[in-house]
Amino acid sequence: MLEDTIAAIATPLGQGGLAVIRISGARAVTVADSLFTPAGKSRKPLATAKTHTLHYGHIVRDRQRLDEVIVSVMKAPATFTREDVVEISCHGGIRSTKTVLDAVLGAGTRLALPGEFTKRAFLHGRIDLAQAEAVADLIKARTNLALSAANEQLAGKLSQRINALRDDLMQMLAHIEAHIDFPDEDIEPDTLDGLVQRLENAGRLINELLSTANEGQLIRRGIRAAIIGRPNVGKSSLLNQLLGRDRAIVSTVTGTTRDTISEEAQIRGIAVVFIDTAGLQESDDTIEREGIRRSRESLAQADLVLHVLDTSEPLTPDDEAYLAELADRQRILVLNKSDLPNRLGQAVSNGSPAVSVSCLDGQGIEALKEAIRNRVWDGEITSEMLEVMINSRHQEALRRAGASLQTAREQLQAGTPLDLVAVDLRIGTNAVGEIVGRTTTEDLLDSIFSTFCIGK
Ligand SMILES: Nc1nc2c(ncn2[C@@H]2O[C@H](COP(=O)(O)OP(=O)(O)OP(=O)(O)O)[C@@H](O)[C@H]2O)c(=O)[nH]1
Ligand SMILES: [Mg+2]
Repeated sequence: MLEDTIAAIATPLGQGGLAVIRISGARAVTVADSLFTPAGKSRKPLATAKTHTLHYGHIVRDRQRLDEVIVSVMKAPATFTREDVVEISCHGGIRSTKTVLDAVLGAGTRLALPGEFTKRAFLHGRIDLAQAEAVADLIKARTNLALSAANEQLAGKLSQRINALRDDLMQMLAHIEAHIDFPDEDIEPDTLDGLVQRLENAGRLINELLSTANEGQLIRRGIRAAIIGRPNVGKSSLLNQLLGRDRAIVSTVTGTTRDTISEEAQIRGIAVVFIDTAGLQESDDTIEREGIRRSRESLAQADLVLHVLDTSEPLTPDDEAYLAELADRQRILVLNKSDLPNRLGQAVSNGSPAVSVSCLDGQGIEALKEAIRNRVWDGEITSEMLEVMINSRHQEALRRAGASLQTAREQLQAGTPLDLVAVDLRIGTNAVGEIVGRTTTEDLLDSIFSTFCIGK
């Protein structure tokens, strides 16, 4: 597979000023040369071009000009894939881009698989696996925080810590294995204490990294917040306020919203998908029943519940039922219609944060945003946290590593034969190595790179 020269459109398909077709592999320059007719003053074939140079001309097939282009020639090894790379900047229409791609594919390349350029960068050692994942995170980043976290990981901040940890574990493993080879020599008590200490430190570092997992997920994926409450309390008005535009229909008619509406907004750097619902009450109407089923589904999937209450009316049995039902959920009580006289009476929050708002004039909405952020994320988001924001794959590997290293430490302390200690230590070391891709399987690589887009 690595022998193939691959090509793909690296820009989104659609109408745009420019599109880029990326070619990587040993034949990249030859293929481009066979289609390229230079124009302008310095008319040189690409084969003789210096590395990292731009060339103006036309893509020509069967004597027909397909497009006017700029071609960049980048020779191995200082390229993204560490192979020869040619990028053709052509016109950005769907048809014109595909025509140039077809010409490139017809001249001796094959279409790249999703993530194959990045996979080659990994296989050739230009980036490690955590950095490769950061490339995908960077492309997918929807908030500034997600972008910063991806940039730190791409720069290798997480990898540095993982590599240091792995090096230390490898040294310990070598030490212990040396003793297995000479069973007559016992490990000195001091040395043993030192090893136990180092394993404890390793466990502590792993726990520190694991503690960033939740934030990591939040930052990468964002959260889902369901807006619920009985009819007419102002759920759709709240959605519109949080989005800053009139997305949902608002009216005095009870049961205006019949379907669920979901829209994403950035709340203090976190991507939040808000779901306006049709309410949860019983109904005989078929359409309403389907709306309620969807509301229930959204509620089940939500990370956070915004329970809206109308403070201009006394608490109803429905309100009380929802308050009881959602008592153990992550929720915020939104006390709406604060512009009207309060008839809700006594505090209803029993422990959940409550924010007073008016969706008519926007009063309290900023405080609600702050409450949402605090509910999903206690404390400050520091730059050190962004550096090591692990993802769920890292989390899973670190959990395994932590468990094996703990077993190894306990065995060392209990005087278990060293060859058994070494088994667990090796399992733990390998699990740590998986994060940066020192120990991988083809399945693991496939599952990571298949989530990329084609052309990256
Ligand atoms: N005075 C006042 N009226 C509000 C406020 N928020 C919403 N309303 C009004 O309350 C009525 C219902 O608002 P909606 O946002 O449609 O309520 P809903 O909960 O989505 O209603 P359904 O979709 O029917 O369940 C509308 O007439 C809104 O203008 C508020 O803060 N103050
Ligand atoms: Mg509504």
